[in-house]
Amino acid sequence: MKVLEAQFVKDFTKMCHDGYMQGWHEGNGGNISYRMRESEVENVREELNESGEWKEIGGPVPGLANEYFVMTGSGKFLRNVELDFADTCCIVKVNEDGTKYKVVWGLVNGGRPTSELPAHLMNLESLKARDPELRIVYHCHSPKVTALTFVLPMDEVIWTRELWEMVSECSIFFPQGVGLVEWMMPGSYEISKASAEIMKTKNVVIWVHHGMFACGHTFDETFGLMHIVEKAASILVDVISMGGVKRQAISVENFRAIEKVFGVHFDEKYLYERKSNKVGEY
Ligand code: 2HA
Ligand code: ZN
Repeated sequence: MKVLEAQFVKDFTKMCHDGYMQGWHEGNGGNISYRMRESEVENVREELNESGEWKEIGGPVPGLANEYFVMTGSGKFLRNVELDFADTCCIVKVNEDGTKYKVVWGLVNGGRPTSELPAHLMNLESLKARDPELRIVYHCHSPKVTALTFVLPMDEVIWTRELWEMVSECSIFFPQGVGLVEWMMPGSYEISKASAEIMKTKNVVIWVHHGMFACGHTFDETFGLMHIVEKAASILVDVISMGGVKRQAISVENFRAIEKVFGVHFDEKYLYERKSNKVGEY
C-alpha cells in the first residue's frame, strides 16, 4: 500500500486542516506526531527507504526503540499538509537505543521533522508507558489558553478548576486536569522533559506564552480534547473580560455528582470549597 492511501494519513491530514480552520496554526506554528502500529508500518513497508543517515533526537527515548512515527516537518505550514503531504510531512524511525532518528519517507523537497521532535518523542514515550494505545501528540498555538497564561497564576490546581467550571463536560474530558510548563526555549531538551513528565499522568500540557499539547488514542479524541480546552479558555477570557467575578458556578457538589454519573475520578485537590468567587483565586 502507498503511504498516501493509508487511513492514518487521511486522519492526520484532517487534523491539520481542522486545526488550521480554528486559527491555531499561523505560519508554521504547531506540529503533530503519530506513533504507528506495526501493521501500519508493514502495510507501507514497500515505500520506506531506510538508507538515510541517523541524526540525534536531542533527548533519549529508549521506550520507543525501533518504532516509526508520522510527523509534520520543521518550518512547514500545517495549512499546506492537505495540499502536499509528501512535501510537508514525514515518517521517521527511531534507532535501537532510542537516541537517534532517520527520515524513511516524505519531506520530498528536503527539510527536517518538526523542531519539537524531542518534545513529541519524549511525550509519546511517557504515553506509551501509561497506555500503549495513546499514539497521538498534537501541539497548537491556542490563542485563548495563551492569553490566560498572562493573567492566571502559575498553579495547575487553579487552572484545572477554572477550566472545569467553564463547561460541564470539561471535567469529564480531562479528569486528570491540565499541566503547566513555565516559559522555556521551544525545541529544547528542557521544555521536552518538563512536558513528558506531565504526560506521565495528564493529557493536556500548557506551554506558558506559547500554546498547548494534547494527546489521545485517536485523531478525533485528540483534536476534540484540544478544542474543548481552548473553548473553556475562551469562555474564561469572556468571564474575566466581564469583571472576572462569578455570581454562580458549578459547585463541588456538582463535580461529585459528575464523578458518580460519568464514572470518572477527580483528585481531591481540585475539589476545594472556594473562598473567592474571583477568577484565579482559591
Ligand atoms: O513553529 O510550533 O513550537 C513550530 C512550533 C514550535
Ligand atoms: Zn509552538
